Amino acid sequence: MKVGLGIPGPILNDETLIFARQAGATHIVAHFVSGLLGEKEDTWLRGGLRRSYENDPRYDYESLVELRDRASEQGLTLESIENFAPADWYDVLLDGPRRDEQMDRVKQVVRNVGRAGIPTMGYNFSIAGVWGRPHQPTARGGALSATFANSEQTPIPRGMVWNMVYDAELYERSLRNGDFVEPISQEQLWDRYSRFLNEILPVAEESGVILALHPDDPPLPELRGAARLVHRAHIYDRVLGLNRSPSNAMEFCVGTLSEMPDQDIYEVVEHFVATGRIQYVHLRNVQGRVPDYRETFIDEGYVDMQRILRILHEGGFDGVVIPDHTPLIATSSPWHTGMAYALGWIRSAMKAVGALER
Ligand SMILES: [Mn+2]
Repeated sequence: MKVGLGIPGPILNDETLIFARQAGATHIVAHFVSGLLGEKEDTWLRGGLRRSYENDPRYDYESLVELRDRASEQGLTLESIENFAPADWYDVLLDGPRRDEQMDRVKQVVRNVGRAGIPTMGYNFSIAGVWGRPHQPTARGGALSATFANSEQTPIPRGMVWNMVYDAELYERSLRNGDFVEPISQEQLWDRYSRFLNEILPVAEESGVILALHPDDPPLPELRGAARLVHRAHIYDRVLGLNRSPSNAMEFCVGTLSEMPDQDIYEVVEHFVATGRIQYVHLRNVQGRVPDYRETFIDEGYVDMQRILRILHEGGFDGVVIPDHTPLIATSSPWHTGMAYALGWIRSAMKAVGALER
């Protein structure tokens, strides 16, 4: 297996690439639309919300090549891009009037990724996105960590999808008028998802790109009135069965899967590694399960992470493993310190199970 680091858009620069290599990563995942605590003011709206802009130039072929080469100069392989920009495909998720036009954009992004020699595009087909898990001092030593608050679920304002605002005017008006996104049923969601998948997979195959689906975090059957796709592990079987294309794969988030109730996480990993469709892994630990859980340091939660790595290794998985989120360690660089800790731990655990490649 290979060790990678997921780098949030705002700090996707040479300094962070050097940090990644020094901390033991050989691969990186570029999180173009992911924020970072303490990020510059201009990308945030009131209440800490993030904006998403259409036709983000970071997805252009030239920018992707430039990023791939910059990573390579530091001895790193650019493994995956996460995720599609909400502003580029909101009507694919919402089945709105711009759906077909936005499918063209999504296809172009996949083509750009493939042409730039990047093997994977990670995505999360989710309307509500990641929501309702504020940072609390709940990890070891009072480290700030995402904790599921199970707070009252407010409906989704218009102009927002995936917990990001794509149209600030519409968003403000929606809040003023109390006019929200209509509830979305499981049936509607699966219809939208299968149309998306069947249309995008031939393009992905042609472009040499594997599309890797992240499960829904937090894993609830619905959130803010919108149905959610992979909120139980077995639902990944349905996803893989929808289309047998070799480009239809999983972005296997062990943290999110461990938050799901009524299942044994070790059996889940054993089952899915056998499908051969785990494209890459997000490794994270957790204490508790929905509706009451908190994210922890990698060696602090209820899951034996070394056992997970052994099951993956013995099941023949030899792809990239990245730390998922980690609690923030109280230094002047909380994100870097948390990630350096997770990377060191993962390398050591991989070595112990005979799975560390380099
Ligand atoms: Mn994840």
